[in-house]
Amino acid sequence: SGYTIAIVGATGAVGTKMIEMLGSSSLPINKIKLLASKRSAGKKLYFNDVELTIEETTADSFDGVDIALFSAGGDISKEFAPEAVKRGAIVIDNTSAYRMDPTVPLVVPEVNADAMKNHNGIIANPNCSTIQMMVALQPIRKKYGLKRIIVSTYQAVSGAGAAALEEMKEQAQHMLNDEPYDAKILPSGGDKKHFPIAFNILPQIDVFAEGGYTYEEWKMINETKKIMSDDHIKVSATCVRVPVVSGHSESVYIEVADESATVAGIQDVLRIAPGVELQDDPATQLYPTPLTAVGKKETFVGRIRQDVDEKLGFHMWVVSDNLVKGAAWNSIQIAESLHSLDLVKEK
Ligand code: A2P
Ligand code: 11C
Repeated sequence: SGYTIAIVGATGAVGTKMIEMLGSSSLPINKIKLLASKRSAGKKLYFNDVELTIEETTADSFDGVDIALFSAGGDISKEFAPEAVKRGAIVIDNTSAYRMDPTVPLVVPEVNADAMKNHNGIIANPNCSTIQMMVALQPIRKKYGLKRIIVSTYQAVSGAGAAALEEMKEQAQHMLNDEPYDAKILPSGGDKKHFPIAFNILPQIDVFAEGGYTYEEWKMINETKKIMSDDHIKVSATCVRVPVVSGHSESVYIEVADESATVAGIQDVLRIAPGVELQDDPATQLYPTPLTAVGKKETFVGRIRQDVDEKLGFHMWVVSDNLVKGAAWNSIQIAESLHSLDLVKEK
């Protein structure tokens, strides 16, 4: 007995992390189906020590599937998630395809697990940079109220997928050898111009949209309001790509409502908050970095300090592994919550 779980995008940066993390999940698992494009069909990957063959994703791939984890891009989710739901699967979608659909819960289990109870077959996993910010801010919001967020991100290249990571490594190698190099993917595969990321930073993630903000920035703004179910929180974001392999970092400025808020009070809240690890001690240079967060499920918070001018304004530094809590682990946590809330049935 146990669930039949499909991973769509099994060969990708997030998909491979999902396979690895399902291996140590508490979910009862009967069978894993690895799905990708036609290009990968027939290739092999391991789940724990068992060799599995990758299959091409088709509508019929979802026959007999209980839970389908999608991470193959928004277009694939739009095409196949409804097919999976039609065949009785619950879809946990790691793309932006359904996140702002009012009938689809957008879930960070530490923050709004209850939203899952109203699902119609699809549950959306938020954007990685949104997730870690929610894990850090929700406990502060519960205690002190939250009026405003201004965030600047320092996002790792693995967020843009396996091919972008390969591109950065090649550019770095060529630069070290004083050889010519080019750029084909970043800042966004969907945009016209491309710039090198190795030894550089790019103030563009995804393509530009309304008001001079990029889609990544709009995702952080809109998803925050939906997850916190509060349209009144003021949110603004600047999203930046840095030449880091994995681990998104964020400089987060917040304004809280409660006059009693202090740095020590915020530290006390975060010390016991679910999914958070406080690493905040300037005296011993304790603060998180992407390298120390890689491979971990927690969201790390440090550098908490009061704004110089604004009594109820606080700054902090928030780091998490974008492929783990930002993607694979949050999706698996959603699946584990569906199981523990009795919201999913074995066929
Ligand atoms: P494939 O390796 O066969 O192209 P990443 O997020 O690292 O860029 O990975 C994207 C994932 O999406 C890969 O697993 C990729 O599989 C998968 N993918 C791309 N196109 C399709 C498609 N048409 N059908 C199913 N999966 C796809
Ligand atoms: C990045 N946050 O780091 C993006 C990746 O909406 O799921 C995830 C995009 C998304 O490039």
